[in-house]
Amino acid sequence: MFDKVLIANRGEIALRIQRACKELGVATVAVHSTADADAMHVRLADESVCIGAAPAKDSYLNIPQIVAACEITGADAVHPGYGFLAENARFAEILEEHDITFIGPSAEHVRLMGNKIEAKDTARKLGIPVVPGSDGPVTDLKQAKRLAREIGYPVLVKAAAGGGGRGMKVAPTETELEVAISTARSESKAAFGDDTLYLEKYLMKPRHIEVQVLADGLGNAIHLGERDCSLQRRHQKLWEEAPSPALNQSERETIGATVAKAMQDLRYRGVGTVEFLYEGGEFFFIEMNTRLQVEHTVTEMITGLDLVIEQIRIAAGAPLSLRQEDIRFNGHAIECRINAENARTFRPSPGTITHFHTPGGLGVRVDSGAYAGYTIPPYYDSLIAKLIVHARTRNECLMRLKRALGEFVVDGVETTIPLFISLIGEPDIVDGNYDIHWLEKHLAEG
Ligand code: MV4
Repeated sequence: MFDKVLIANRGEIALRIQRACKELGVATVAVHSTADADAMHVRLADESVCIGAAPAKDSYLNIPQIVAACEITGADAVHPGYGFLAENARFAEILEEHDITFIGPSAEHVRLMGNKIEAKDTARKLGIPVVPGSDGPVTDLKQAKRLAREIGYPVLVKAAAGGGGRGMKVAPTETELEVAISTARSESKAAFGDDTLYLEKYLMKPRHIEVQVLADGLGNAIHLGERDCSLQRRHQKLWEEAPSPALNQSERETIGATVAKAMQDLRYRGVGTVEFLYEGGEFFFIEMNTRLQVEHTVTEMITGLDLVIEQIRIAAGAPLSLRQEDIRFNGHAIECRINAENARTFRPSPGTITHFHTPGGLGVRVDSGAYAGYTIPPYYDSLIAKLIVHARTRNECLMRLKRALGEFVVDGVETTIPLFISLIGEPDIVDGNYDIHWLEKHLAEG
């Protein structure tokens, strides 16, 4: 096991990782920007190092500073959390060159999944069902038209370097294809410095369902069920739940087994998430995330596993201690992302939290780095707390969530809490009857 782990992140996830380290008896190093000197992740760590100015590019994305912080403190591993450097293959390589363990998959797997065309090609070869599409890059308009006719309109033009929805354009018919391609190309070039595009059949009303995997790189891989992340706005997830209200037991087991087998064959190492669109009773692979995700908590609640502890053990070279048949799924969990934002406009609301009271009681978990008197800096994302509720059934979970949201006090800044309180009363939410467009439609009709 490691002696000391440096956590290259901030906020609730930095605390989440510290907790796992403490339970493993591993010392922790926090890094922080000048804007985060008073942050909880700095206060609770064994040691801390200021790595630069407030903008993320000067601190949390500053690789030389992070490597220097490892050398100064003698950290033998780095946990990247999510966002920032979590899916930066070059960062993983640089750490290895300095004999520091990157707590995550191999740099090759991070790089492979970062290219969405290669990721999809890999998934297909591994027997994972993928969205019908171009099976490679779009070269010219003539080829694109031929491919799109085969696929069938509407088609979606996607960026190979993309993800998170950037550089995506729908072409409802052939008339719109040329403009969709040229717009996607320039957006992709500007955002990623790469204008490689591919085509897919555009699915109109899918759900976003993702499968959590855990693998040791030695050929052992298991799945930890799925999460339904369909409730989102502008590619920002707001509500995630496990299990998905849309799946039956047989669908769940089939997709889980397919993904676990694929990750075994890939010799994948670490935690990972295989993302699908689900429509008409079918799964279609879109992307794979090679990091710990914000919403890993709902999987933890229904499996009783600590994903971060498992992740650290695997990075330290331990084989998986669990077999698929050891995993028991228990009850239902929902996560609400409490952001410092206006609940209707989603305009960020940085500022000082004057009162902060978190809910508690059976089945209620709050992951947060916020406290009364804390000033939310304007430089980073607006997540201030994750409220995760667990109960035996989805109905009980909704009742508990309503109770917990009612207890939550955050004064001084606006939050997304009122949105969640209103969602609990919506028949479609109670029935689990929603797709990836439901929330934006609901807000527009508001
Ligand atoms: C799609 C799609 C419909 N059809 N692909 C958006 C981000 C990227 N991860 C994949 N995305 C989508 N890909 C096909 N072939 C619709 C989306 C999409 C979406 C996906 C998941 C969660 C929220 C979304 C919101 C809008 C569009």
